[in-house]
Amino acid sequence: MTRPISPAAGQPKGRRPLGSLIWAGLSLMLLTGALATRSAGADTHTDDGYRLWLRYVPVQGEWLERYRRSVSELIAANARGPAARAPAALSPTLRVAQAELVRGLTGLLGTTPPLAPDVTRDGAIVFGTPASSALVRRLPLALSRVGDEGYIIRSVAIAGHRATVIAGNTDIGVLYGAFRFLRLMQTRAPLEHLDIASSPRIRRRVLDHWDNLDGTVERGYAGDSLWKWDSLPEHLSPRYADYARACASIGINGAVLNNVNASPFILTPLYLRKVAALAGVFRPYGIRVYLSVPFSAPVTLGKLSSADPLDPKVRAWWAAKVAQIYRDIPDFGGFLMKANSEGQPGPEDYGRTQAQGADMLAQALAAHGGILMWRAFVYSTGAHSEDRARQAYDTFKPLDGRFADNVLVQVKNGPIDFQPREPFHPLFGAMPHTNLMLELEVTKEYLGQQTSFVYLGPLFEEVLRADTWARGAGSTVARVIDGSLYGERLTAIAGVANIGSDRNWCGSIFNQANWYVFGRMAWNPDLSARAIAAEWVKMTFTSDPRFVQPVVRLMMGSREAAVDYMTPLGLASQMAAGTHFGPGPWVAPGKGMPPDWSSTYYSRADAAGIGFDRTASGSDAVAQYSPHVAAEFSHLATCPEDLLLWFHHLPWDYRLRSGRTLWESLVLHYDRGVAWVQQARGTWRGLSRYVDPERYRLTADFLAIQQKDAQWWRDASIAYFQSISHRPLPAGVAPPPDTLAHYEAFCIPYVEGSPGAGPACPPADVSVPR
Ligand code: GCV
Repeated sequence: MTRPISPAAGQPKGRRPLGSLIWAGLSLMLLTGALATRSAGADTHTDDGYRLWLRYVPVQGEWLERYRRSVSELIAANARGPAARAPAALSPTLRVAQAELVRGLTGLLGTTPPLAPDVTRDGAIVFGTPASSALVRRLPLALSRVGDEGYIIRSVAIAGHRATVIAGNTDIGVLYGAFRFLRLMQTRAPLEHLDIASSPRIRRRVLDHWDNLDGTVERGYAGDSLWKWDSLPEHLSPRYADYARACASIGINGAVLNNVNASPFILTPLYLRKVAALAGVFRPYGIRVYLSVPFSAPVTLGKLSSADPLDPKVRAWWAAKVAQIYRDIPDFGGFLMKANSEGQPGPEDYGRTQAQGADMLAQALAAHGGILMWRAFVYSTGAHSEDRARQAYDTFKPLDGRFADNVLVQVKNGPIDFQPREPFHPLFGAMPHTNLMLELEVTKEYLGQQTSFVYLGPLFEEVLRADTWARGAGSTVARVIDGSLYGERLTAIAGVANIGSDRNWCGSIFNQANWYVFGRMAWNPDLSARAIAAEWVKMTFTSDPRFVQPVVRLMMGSREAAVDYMTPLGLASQMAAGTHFGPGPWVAPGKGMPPDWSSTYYSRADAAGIGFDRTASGSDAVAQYSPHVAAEFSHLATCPEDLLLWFHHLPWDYRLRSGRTLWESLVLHYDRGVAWVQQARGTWRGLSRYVDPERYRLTADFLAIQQKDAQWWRDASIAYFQSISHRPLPAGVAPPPDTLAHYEAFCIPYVEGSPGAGPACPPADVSVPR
């Protein structure tokens, strides 16, 4: 965002086909004229997506007139004080706020508003805190209601002039307010009678980067890591500030820099200097850094004989390490820990509980105001083979109340692992005496990865609105994690980032919407996915309703379409092993494949039927929910059909509410998913005149890939399940064009973001099924 770079710059080699380079070149040549006027109100200048939703393209027509009347000059903080004349005296955060307002208003209005020392005319924008601005101090804003990160934006009269004040108790509140003010204009909201008070419902709003120190990103589909460890701390890429700015624009205030499968090197002085440098760049944007740490660090790094959390030497080692970190990074956020999970070490290796392990780190961090995010995603393959979905609850529920005040137990949205659809995690309704935080996956590991058009807003909304019934109706997951249900003071939410070194940050334009919706829902978990989608579309493309409405409709339908062609009716974990890309419903335990990493373990498809019985007659995982929810899921009459096979094993001929059999419905879901993608392509094609050529083409090409992927999923899944159900296809449904053996033999050996050195499968000389 700081430099105009040619569209191809920063794009890893080999990721952009020649065709798209030609497109980009062509569009640059045409930039000056014809294309930009293809549609009134639409900005169709070439765009590589780097600017995300912070594009600030010129407002036109009536809105421009209105906005120019409301915005005439900027009054920096400290009116009448020296800072109004000397911007260098502003705090770094207020300088960022001022720069953002200047940049945004210049872009939107086509002229740079003058910086004035005091209000001199109608349309003044006054911004600051009571401490930094005498004007803000004198206004009766009742700022105490917005806390230490919130803001107030209000239309006021100052010295007989119409003005707008953007105020916070803290500088970061002002920065958030500045972004909100610009968003009002980007989304064409009136500015005349503003009275907005907003503060975040959740205190720690964190992106978890699964970035490795070798530059790769686990489950990352947007290039390499953004963090260039080799050139840090000396070289600070401009992208670091651009990243922080984008995060701040949606209220994200924390970043875990490294993979939860953590390397001990991150705790060495060599890397801590690099971490401190990043923390320095992020600080003005209100973003603290956190680190993932390996439980075994006292052994691997400290050369102790044990990492036992009750061993005083181990505790002293951690205390010293934490003190070392805080010497260089005084506002360091804390640690994220993955322990006793997928082969990672943890307290259970020493016969200690998860709470004992957490306590050791919590104490070390508490001395400096740090927090600990301790993951509940704890399992070892094979250990809980009757039902892995039970394991986190069985491990953590007995520990409720045993975690220190500065610990949050970080719980994934569902009990298995970020599937296209899961019920909410039962722990949300089960730990009233523990700070619980929600972990969402913004990167689309199980949802088609880089190329699929899947907006995650509806998935996030579904879990946030899910009712645990822990304290009667209305005990939603949102109220558990924002602290309003049990009164916790430390609250948090994490999203596994989908950001990498790709020029457009997220691998595709529409993946940017998932970063955006995570931040917006972290700020206010009651916001609707639809409203956020509309906001994002207007900021990212155009506010022309002829574009906004169909695109929002597409976004809102996209997740359900992916569920339809991948894992309908409550199925889960049917992806190819390892890469989690493409179908693999036939993946069975054995030959190094543990049961709970296989697909057949989850589908339980047999001649009699399909689905995982988690009722009292099966694993009874349903009993982990409160009685009201357990009863709803247990009974076929009340179990939501989109979770049917998650909780029940049912005969192929079981009749659904539609009157169709389970088998027929399954097949029709796969077909419906494919049809949706085909229609989406048509819709997008019809919208080309509203979009610049580069972003249009990228999205169109990716939709074409998605159509093939959806067809592949549908054909392979039907071929596999039909080999078990032995039922005919419903009338009019096309049979899969290839044999099951063919689908089973086909595999994509290398998928970006998949851990592991070798190919995911042996070579097979079979034709592409898609
Ligand atoms: C970082 C899933 C992913 C792993 C990930 C793990 C986790 O299993 O496939 O790549 O590891 O979740 O959340 O720890």
